[in-house]
Amino acid sequence: MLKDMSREELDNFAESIINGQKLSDDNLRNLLNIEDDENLEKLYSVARAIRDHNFGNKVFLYSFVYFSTYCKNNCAFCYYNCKNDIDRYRLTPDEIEKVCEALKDDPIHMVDLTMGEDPYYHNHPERLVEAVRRVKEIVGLPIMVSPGVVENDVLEELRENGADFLALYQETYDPELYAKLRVGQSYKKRIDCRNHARKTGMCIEDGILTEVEPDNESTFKSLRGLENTNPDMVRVMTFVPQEGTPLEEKVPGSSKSELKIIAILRLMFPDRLIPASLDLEGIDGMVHRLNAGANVVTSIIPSGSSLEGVVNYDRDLAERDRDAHSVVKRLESMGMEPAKQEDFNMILMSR
Ligand code: SAM
Ligand code: MD0
Ligand code: SF4
Repeated sequence: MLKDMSREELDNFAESIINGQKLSDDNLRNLLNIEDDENLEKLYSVARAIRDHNFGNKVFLYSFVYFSTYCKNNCAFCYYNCKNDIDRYRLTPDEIEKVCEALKDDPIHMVDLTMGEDPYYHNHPERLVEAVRRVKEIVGLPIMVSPGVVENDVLEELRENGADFLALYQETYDPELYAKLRVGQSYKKRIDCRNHARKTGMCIEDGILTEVEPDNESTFKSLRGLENTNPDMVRVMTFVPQEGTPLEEKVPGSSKSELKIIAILRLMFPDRLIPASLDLEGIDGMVHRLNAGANVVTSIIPSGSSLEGVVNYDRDLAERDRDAHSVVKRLESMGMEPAKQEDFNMILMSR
């Protein structure tokens, strides 16, 4: 659909989206079918225009603390699934505090506390609530929690003790694919958990994986599913095959499909938070994702940290260029800069 559009027509298209125009099913399918670079560039330019209209050159930065890599689940795509025979860690409360002290002066807007579905916390949710309370006290910033599926009363406690955001990704809104990815886990419970988090007053992040779908129709379903959830933050990540997992032999895809979907998400969710994760391709990858319409950088870790992510493109690299100052430097070279904390707090309040 972008094929024959002139610059002016592309600008008009961006304008119509800004004014509330929604993508029809045909539009959406056509965009998903784009493969050639020239038309992808056009798509990115429309996405950037929409992002710039809503956020200017301002970017939000989230620091990431993966505080337990133990997990009782068996997700086919994930390095931390319980059947994978790997070294795991669980930070002690003291260690968590140290990490938080280290990022206190970093130019970041939110701290994301992530864990596998570790029975140590899931069987004793008060430990998780206490960790959130303590981290909030130390950093004094908004807190995102990514604990997996937890009960409603735990969500309420998390909210009361300082959690502002719940990240819980459906991965796909194609139930057949879900069953293959989140093996043995309830599709509905995951949705219900997210919905309850919203009821408690938390913001929610939803997301999908790409390079695992059987075809574009499956991605189409997922995009419409995300729309139905109406999240405050919405993400797509490229599936990266992990050693020792059921999907380890899958041929790794490029980031092309992720970039295309980021841009489409920007057209579908003009004023929402859309992340560029450093976990997939580091700071170089961040640049492409921002140029496709993202406005948040996630998976920032304190410099010199040995914390893990979910993909860890840099697991074996000596230098891990993933700290907040390196991110800011690169943003500046792109003519972008961190937003003010008030701007972020305002988004949290208004949603
Ligand atoms: N355990 C919690 C959960 O699963 O909700 C929190 C962890 S959260 C950081 C894990 C997310 O990372 C998954 O929902 C998935 O979207 C992403 N992820 C995990 N393994 C991945 C992989 N191999 N490639 C790409 N993304 C992956
Ligand atoms: C990221 N590794 O942003 C993190 C993670 C969890 N809320 C976020 C997927 O890439
Ligand atoms: Fe566990 Fe989350 Fe990995 Fe699934 S994605 S195995 S729930 S850490």
